[in-house]
Amino acid sequence: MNVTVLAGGVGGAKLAHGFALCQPEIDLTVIVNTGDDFDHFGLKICPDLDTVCYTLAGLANPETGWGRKDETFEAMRQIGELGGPIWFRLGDKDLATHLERTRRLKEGQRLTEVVAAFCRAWGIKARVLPMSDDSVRTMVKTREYGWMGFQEYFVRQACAPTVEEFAFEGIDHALPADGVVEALESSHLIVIAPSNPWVSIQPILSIKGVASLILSQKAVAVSPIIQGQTIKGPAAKMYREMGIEPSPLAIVRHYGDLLWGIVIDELDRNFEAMIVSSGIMTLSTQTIMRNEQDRFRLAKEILAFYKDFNPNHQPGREF
Ligand code: FO1
Repeated sequence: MNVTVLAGGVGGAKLAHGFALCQPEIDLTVIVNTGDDFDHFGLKICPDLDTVCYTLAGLANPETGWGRKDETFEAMRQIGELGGPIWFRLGDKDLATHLERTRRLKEGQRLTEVVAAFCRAWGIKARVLPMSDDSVRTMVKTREYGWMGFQEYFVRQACAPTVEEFAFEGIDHALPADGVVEALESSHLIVIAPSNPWVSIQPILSIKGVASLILSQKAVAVSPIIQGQTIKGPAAKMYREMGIEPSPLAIVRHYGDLLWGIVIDELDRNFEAMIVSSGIMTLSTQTIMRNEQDRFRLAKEILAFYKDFNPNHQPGREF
């Protein structure tokens, strides 16, 4: 059975890991947002790709969800002493990833090839694909500072400014990376991970052809909103600032016709009847992934949900 997960950073990486633990019964592809990527110290930084890969490889920092476990920050400390920028904390081990990626890209390798090589080196069995090899930059327009790069908003300003608008620079010319179209076309199940719909999933959906492919296949989304909040990140704050009450309903409306189903947290069970009446299959369950068992259980439950309810599911087609 072919499963494709659309993922941003930490929440997406955790669910992708849950599906990875279901291998080899499923064939897993993870399509990752690259709108958060930026150049820093002359290096190409790909936060969401690295978060997904580190998580799948068992190398992620369990406290932050991003960066490497057992990390040191000696290079950052030295940079700070020299008066350089230290607002974006690059660990020593993590720096090796950025250095080697930048070297390979300068040599002419495509990002897709670099990611595939790193996945092989880290023993990752899933197919991890950047959404595009072309540069896309997520920009955030804030009331206080106007337009700024995503990491400026997210890390430097700690998501404090009020958002007004989002833009994905370069999106009009960005083509899906090799394997993206094939993965979506051959997917039995497409899962939109509990990543930020505005800045993690929307860039992927905005790549030429991706939304129309999902529209024809239909996807299941996992709501990142639980009781009006997010476990991590500014999605709920963004909904409020965009004048929308954050709830599983907001997620259903956000993705609209792309969905056949949604997974909502059991604490939001009261929304179930309303969502079902709009024609979207709904699974209410525990969606908070505190440990590896939670990730695996949630992935298994989504696979069972698909087999029970997906209207396009043809018995026997999944293996
Ligand atoms: N997030 C932070 O909040 N502060 C940091 O200093 C920071 C450094 C960092 C370094 C490498 C990396 O891959 C991710 C890093 N992140 C940091 C996380 C990153 O900004 C976000 O996870 C994503 O861009 C949002 O999905």
